[in-house]
Amino acid sequence: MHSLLQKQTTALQKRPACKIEVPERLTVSHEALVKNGLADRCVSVPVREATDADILLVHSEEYLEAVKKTPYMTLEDLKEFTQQYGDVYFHPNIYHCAKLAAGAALQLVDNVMTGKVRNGMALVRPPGHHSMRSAANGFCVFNNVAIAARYAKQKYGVKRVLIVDWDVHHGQGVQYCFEDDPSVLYFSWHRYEHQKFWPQLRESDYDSVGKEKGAGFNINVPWNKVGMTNSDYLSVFFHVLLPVAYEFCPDLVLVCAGFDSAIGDPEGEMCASPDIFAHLTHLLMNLAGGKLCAVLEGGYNLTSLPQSVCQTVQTLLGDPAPRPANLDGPCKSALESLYCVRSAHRQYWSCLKHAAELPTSDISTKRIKLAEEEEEEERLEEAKEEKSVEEKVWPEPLKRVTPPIRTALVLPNDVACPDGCKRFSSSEDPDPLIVNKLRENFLKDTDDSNALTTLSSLIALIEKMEKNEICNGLALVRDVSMATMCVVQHAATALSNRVLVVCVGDAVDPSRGTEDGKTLLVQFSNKESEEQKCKYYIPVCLKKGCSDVSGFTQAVLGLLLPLGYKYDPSLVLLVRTPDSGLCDSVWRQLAGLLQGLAQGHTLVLMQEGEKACVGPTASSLLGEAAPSLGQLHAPLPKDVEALERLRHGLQADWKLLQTTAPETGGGDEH
Ligand code: X5A
Ligand code: ZN
Repeated sequence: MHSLLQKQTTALQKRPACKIEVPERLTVSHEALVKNGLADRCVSVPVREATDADILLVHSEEYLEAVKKTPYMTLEDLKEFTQQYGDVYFHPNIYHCAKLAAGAALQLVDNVMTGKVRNGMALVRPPGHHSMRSAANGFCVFNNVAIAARYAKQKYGVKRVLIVDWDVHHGQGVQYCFEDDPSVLYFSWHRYEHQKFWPQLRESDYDSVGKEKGAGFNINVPWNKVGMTNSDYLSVFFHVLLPVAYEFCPDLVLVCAGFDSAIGDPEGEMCASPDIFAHLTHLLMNLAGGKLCAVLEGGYNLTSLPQSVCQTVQTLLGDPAPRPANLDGPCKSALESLYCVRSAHRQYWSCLKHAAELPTSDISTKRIKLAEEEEEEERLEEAKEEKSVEEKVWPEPLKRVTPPIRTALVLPNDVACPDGCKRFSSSEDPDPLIVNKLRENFLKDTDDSNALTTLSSLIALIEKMEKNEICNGLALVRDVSMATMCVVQHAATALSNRVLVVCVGDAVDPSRGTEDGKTLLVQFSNKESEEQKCKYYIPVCLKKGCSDVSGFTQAVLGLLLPLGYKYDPSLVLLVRTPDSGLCDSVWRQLAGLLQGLAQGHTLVLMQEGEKACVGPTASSLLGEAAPSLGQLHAPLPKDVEALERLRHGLQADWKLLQTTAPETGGGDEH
């Protein structure tokens, strides 16, 4: 009996069995988590089998009953059963595994929704996002994430679910499930190549935006070329997904976490590095109060898959992301997709209202024709490249070392230090040279020894950040402008690296020290400022200053983040003036998002009187998710106009700001 089963298994694995969707995918991923010390830092949640009722949330009774029979089928019958679906392989134990995969996703949702864990990842197979109400497809049997979304709505009354599908294939099963449902926003990017790539569906294109009440709640970003890079992925996050996601304001984020979109994958043939998943994850972690469940989908390169899984999990654990490298800007083909998606959705989302309109109603058909003409040429080219895809090599992501101290605070003695932070004052006597310089430059007319102590502490603090002994910090100072200038000047002369200065309110006189590119100053205020004087001083003027949440959020996502990612500083200085008008939750979002830069090295400066903000700001610096902003309304038209003008003027210098493909040049070919 036993040996018969063995024989059957062997026979099955030899014949229709899938060459790439293999058990090793899970074992190597788990081993990598153990090896990197990440498994120990996670809470393991036991899996359960999804019940019939769970599965029926998405699938039909007939389909479930049919799958139920597969463990008892003869090989012959199994083969026949398999052949009615596309690209899927039934093994006698797959029904059991598929119930565990869906059940694992539900266990994760339970633990996140009840607050037992903050977020999590389910490492499961078979994957789910291709399976449909009554059909298996693309290695998928039950639609794990779709079931999880319905389950969360039903059991926890979750009003809005965001599903981010970063797998390289289109999760058409998820799309079909929620097409007419405005409570579930489905976002997917996928290799498409003008419909030539599997599953070759017309409805995977950018113009499938959802149906009826669900119009606008299905977002497809087709990749029409292989070889997409980190820049292409981030551009789509900055200019499509994040603005829409913030406007939507989900209560829960589910990720169809397929890693076949990473470099080395034989299916995707893309070029994004595994550490990009640290950033994709980080950028989603301040939505839905941090409630995020990632569920494994594809990912078939047994080297790149575990690396990507580790990047994702380590970020979920709260470790700062590595510096984003080589962001040269999106390629021409990605820009075309970006432009099409944004214009297809401009009528549904106020954050996209100003997006450029499509010139004709149907670019995609035109493109297919065009593509046919080029087909022969491309085929030849692809044949040449085929080998190099298999042999692609990339550096292993560096081990992410987290400083022993996460958050250090420089506070007046009468202000209490919040839990989990460390009160900081420079232990050593300050360098007399520095003291002299400070006296000379900043403290000329005061004999304020307190101010001197504070300023030397700030300098000691950023030096410890540079050495990666401290991750981030917060200081309450007598005079934010002076403290900012002091830190900027010190950083520009003593440190070798770039500093991004983000000022909320007018804190800084830009005439000092932004010429050489060692600091990039982005200043938000309501003051109409003189023309921008240099590449590294960017005044962002909003009508109501920072008090309009929508306008400010749009500026942060569509302008500040692309600038910051392109600039790639080694330190972020985040400054707020007392009269900035920025509300607490937006401030915390800002502090949270900016920690994706500079390996999380952020120094926040606020005015002495703002004691009440120490706690909330510190919690952001500690990596706690910011509270949601609520569903956003349309920003003021004047602000939108101003931001667009700014983006236009800057996009030649800062390529991550681009959202349309220029007629000629711009958007390099990969
Ligand atoms: C989950 C997933 C891919 C199916 C490819 C079929 N499926 N050619 O990545
Ligand atoms: Zn896939």
